[in-house]
Amino acid sequence: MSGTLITVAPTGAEVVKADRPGLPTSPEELGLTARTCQEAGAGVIHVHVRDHDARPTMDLRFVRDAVAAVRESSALVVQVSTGGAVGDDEHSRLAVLEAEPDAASLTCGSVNFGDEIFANRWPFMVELYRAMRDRSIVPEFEIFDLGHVDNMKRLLDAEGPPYGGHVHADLVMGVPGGMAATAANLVAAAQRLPAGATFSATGIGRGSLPVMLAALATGGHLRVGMEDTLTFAPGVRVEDNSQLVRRAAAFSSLAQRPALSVEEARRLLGIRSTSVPGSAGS
Ligand code: KMH
Ligand code: ZN
Repeated sequence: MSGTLITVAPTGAEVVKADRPGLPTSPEELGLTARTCQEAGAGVIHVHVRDHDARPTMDLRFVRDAVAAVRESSALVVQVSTGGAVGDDEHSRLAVLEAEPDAASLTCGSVNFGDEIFANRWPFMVELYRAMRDRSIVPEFEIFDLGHVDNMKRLLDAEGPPYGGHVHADLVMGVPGGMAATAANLVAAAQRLPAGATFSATGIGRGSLPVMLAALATGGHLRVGMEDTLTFAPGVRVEDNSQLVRRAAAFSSLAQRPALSVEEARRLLGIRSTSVPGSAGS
């Protein structure tokens, strides 16, 4: 498949709503974001959930509402975050799978995260991986550092292929504490992936454009969104996630790898066809 998979990560757990009113936090805002981002070229949405006060939550009731809102407004592949916010407990991170998303993130190791630690113990990685396979949920392996690629391979060697049979990793580059958002790091990580695997990449903050261009140049896919990027250009704030998706789709077209449709995204990732009635996915 020669096109580009575009994932939108519209919310995250770190940005404060009061600072960024355009950050989608309610189910209604998330639904509207899903629709406009699908129209702009996204195939997948990476969902972090907020409560009524726009604070990050892993409470299953809010997670179910968020998944339902995205499904009602779009056909996007719904990928819930199991990373949540730094410090979320393993039990609630695992429990979000009960909201029956198509896919979920699985971070492949612990990493410094600003002044804190984003903890991902090996036994927890294994537990998450098995739980996803039991529920026919496709994992996306989150790679914050080069060693995480090797940890992902260790997981695949120990546990076998994921649900859907395809391995897709997401390089999250430029978190203070993780790998820097450079083309050299992107190439190093991509080269370590197992044969047949695909990857997306995102650069935090001003790493966004260099990482996007490097990913397109190396056959990679793209993740964009207000979880990662709040400044569109020097002095220009991102007001709306679809701005970022439109730019990613435009770069993808220039690179002659236009944005994949939702159906193509589902096929690429091996998403189960029963998730969305009438979906053409495999
Ligand atoms: N918010 C970060 C601590 C994920 O979504 O799986 C974790 C994160 C990764 O964003
Ligand atoms: Zn996330």
